[in-house]
Amino acid sequence: MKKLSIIGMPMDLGQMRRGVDMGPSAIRYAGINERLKPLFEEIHDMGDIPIGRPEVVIDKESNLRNLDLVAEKSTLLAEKVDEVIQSGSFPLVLGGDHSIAIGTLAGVSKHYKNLGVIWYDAHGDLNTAETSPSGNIHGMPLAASLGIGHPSLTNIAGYAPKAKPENVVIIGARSLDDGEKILIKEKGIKVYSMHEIDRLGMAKVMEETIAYLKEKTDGVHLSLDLDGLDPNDAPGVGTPVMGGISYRESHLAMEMLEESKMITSAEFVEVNPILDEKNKTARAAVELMGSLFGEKLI
Ligand code: B3U
Ligand code: MN
Ligand code: MN
Repeated sequence: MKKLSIIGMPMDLGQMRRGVDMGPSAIRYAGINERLKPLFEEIHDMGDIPIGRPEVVIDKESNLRNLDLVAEKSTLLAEKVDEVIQSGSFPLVLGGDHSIAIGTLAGVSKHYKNLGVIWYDAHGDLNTAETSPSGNIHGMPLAASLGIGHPSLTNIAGYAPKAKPENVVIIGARSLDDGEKILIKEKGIKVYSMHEIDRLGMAKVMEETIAYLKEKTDGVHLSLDLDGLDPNDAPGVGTPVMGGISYRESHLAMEMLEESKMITSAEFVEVNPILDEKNKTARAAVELMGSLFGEKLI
């Protein structure tokens, strides 16, 4: 793709730790434009979706934190992403907590009959109001995109589902709730947990992922939660989990996705500069984007 459009989504309404709303600023400060410039003919930074400073509201019926606000802001993001794809540009969304994926996928998915989704994350993000231990919507975006969960979240942009379970691959999982494990089995979602990554190696995991999605999808969205990486390499996240994917393995994964030419949209989420060490996590995000978009070592 020759044109890249960057969309900031400074939304922290899907969880309780402040600071992840500054993710897009931290990623820009880490030099996203300079880094990606040589890899595209044109880069258009479209600025941030306006989120404001809304007060926390817990939905009485479902107990979900900021349900209406997340739905409203997701709709704005979906429209922007849709517009970018229509203009022939590659949409790259900067989070924000992972609830933003609900809006990104709502904008992306209408352009594909069989959208593939790579969910690079320590978590499954497959909770619903019923299974969530926290009531935090950032633990629900993958379920919502599969059409599972509260209708206000599953029906963004007026349709559901955004993806089919057989077109989803989760990579890096190591903290799944009971309800999520049940859903994974029930729906047959492909998961490469840390066990498989250790056992097979990242190269094999990515070869298999690419082969699995290639034959049945017409576009693939990469949803990369920085907490998929090990907290030593990406400390600036709200819910770090030990024993994650290394920085090097992550570069390899991005390089292999680039070689596959299958990625048609992407988002990098959960960068929280308040919890970070000298913007290390935002810098890792930008460096991984470099590999994803074709930077070469030699
Ligand atoms: N599964 C837990 C924790 C969590 C999910 N996503 C993140 N944390 N980042 C939950 O609250 O749903
Ligand atoms: Mn996540
Ligand atoms: Mn996560």
